[in-house]
Amino acid sequence: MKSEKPIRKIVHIDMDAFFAAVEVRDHPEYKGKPLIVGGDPNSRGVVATCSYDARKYGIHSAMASAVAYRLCPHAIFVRGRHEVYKQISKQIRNIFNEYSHLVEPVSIDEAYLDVTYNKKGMKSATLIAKDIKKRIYRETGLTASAGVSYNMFLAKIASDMDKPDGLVVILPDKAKEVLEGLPIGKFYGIGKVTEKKMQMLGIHTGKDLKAQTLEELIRHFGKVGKYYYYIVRGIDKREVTPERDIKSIGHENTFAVDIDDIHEMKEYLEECAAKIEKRLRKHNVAGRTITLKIRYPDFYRATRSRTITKPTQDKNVIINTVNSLLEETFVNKCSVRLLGISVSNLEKDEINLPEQLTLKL
Ligand code: TTP
Ligand code: MG
Repeated sequence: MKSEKPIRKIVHIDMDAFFAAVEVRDHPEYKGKPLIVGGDPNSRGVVATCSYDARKYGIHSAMASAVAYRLCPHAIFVRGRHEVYKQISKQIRNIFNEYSHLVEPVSIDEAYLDVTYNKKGMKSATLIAKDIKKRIYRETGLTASAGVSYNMFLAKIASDMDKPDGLVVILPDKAKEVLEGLPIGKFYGIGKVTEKKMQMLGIHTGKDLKAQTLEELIRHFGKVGKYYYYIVRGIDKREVTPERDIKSIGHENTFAVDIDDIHEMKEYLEECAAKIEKRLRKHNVAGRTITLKIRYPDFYRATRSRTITKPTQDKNVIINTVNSLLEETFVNKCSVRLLGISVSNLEKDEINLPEQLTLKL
């Protein structure tokens, strides 16, 4: 008889108001005040993040600093100290690594841990999450929020449910209720544009999303509709993947209708490159081999690859290479059914800060 896999135990940890919390830690006089880390309000900079006291004014990451200033003129504006944040990021990763071999950092302040079989032999994932929070606080003086559940999607939702300094556990028998009540914008993977489209279709909560059939979701949202269909049912089979195991990062799509317009193809490929850049940054890796994948309507597949000298994360480098690879294909004569890009030959990059901050500060 085939043995069943045990229910997994996944912990997601995310630091609270990370850059801002570090600044408050190092400048106690900022405590309890609206604090913004980011570009200068007089420049065209943006907010990297802000303290919870600043969030009350409607200020959030990626907002223009000038707008933040208008919302809260008495807020304190500080520039970021990248080196310090990177150092703390390393400290918390070291803590995570003490608990599990399966740690997947997703950004500078966030990681997933699969603790089903953990290094400490602990039975309770909730206790592990508590322990980690305590260790982080003791060693860095900062708070983190933790989510515990049986898959990555739910663990991520959970860590966001009681920020700051939260610890939320979603057990299998509670998942249905949590997911049905969740506003659509809170579903990880549903961005602003999709949220708007869903609202227009009358989908406001998880419950509304669940009422859609798989076919309807695919019709409205393409392939990703399938992802929505499953996550709202609490099904997410992704595995926590330590960085060293990632061989390539790619994105592709099979179109509902074949495309024959080269501009449309290029537009889609640009989207792909942007998504890949984001994911390369998330995983702190850069790649040297760029592959263009095409499938023509007769199912003939073609891949074209090029290896560049310097590892890249940059969507512009990716798209330039892809555009020159496109010239070696039949796209000018044929329509295509599938297009995709992948980047492989990955090397670990230094921890990178989110793009706009690196640009602006
Ligand atoms: P987040 O974890 O998204 O935000 P946060 O830690 O500041 O706040 P929260 O309590 O809601 O988790 O991002 C982590 C850090 O990454 C954040 O402190 C600053 C940086 N960042 C940017 O520079 N630009 C951005 O657009 C975002 C979202 C984050
Ligand atoms: Mg955070």
